[in-house]
Amino acid sequence: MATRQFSRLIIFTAAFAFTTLLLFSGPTVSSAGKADRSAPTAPTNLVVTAVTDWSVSVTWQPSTDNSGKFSYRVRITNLNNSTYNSLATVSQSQTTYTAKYLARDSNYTFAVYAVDDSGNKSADSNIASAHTLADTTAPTGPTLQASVLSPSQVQLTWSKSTDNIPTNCCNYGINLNGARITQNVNWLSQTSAVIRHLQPGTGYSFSVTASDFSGGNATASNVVNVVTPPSSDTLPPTVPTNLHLVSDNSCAEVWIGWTEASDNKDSEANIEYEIYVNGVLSPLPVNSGVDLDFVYGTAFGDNYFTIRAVDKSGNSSAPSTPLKLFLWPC
Ligand SMILES: [Ca+2]
Ligand SMILES: [Ca+2]
Ligand SMILES: [Ca+2]
Repeated sequence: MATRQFSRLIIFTAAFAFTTLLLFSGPTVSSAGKADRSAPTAPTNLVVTAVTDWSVSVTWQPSTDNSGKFSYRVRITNLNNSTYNSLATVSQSQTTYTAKYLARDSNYTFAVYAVDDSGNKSADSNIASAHTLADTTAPTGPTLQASVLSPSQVQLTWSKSTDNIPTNCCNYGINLNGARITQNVNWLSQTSAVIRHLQPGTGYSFSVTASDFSGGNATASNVVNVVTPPSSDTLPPTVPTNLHLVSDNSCAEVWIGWTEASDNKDSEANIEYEIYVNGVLSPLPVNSGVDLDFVYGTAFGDNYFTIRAVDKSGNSSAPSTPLKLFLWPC
């Protein structure tokens, strides 16, 4: 009896083992010819063929694959700033690629691998290195013209500069008697500005410097000499009153209003207003003959605004009574 049971156990175990072999091994063996598990060969001989300040071209020897169908990936690595890293897809028929919009004056490495239609990846090719060019050429110098607007104001207008790299041009700076100025400049456009608070009856020389956005390279315009007309007006306008909030646009941008000043010589339409934010002159352009303007708060929490009236001879009123506003810059 015991021997019979043992024989049945042997037969059962053998049958189970055979079924297991069919279920788990058999199908895998029979479909091996359909699934592609063979990776393409790695691309070889990757070389850099061209470099500009913003692009690098590479070429390589092609991969092969058992399926006959694959594409390439170009791995672009910026060694100075990983935010410029990227991965480009290139079709099988192509063995060249030009990476564009790269950072200037930066070290890059490139590697290429192939991926077949089943997702099998080859090993990387050799690594090729390149250094994108720096911009070492300055923009052309602007051609500057000046016109006197009043005893205290001169308008400058200049031609647009051109550069070897148009997307890297241009910042403009204004020089008064050879020194860069940033205060009391009303920028009308990129190529025009009004210089304010000059002295009546005084000679000045102006020039404008054009520079690459990336800095370092600059060319000055011609120098223009002007003499402001004399003025006998030494009395400032009255102090603007009733400084108040007109509207709060959030992000600390507010419109503030006031009661206009008057002057001994200039009409209301010719009186300009300067807004001071926490004691600092707002860099936004100054307007004349207005009773409201917009301005940005610069502090988290309480901001103090004052306003001065300025006549055409450059005489400034005392500051108005401060307006306190609770604001949150964005
Ligand atoms: Ca394959
Ligand atoms: Ca340049
Ligand atoms: Ca006056």
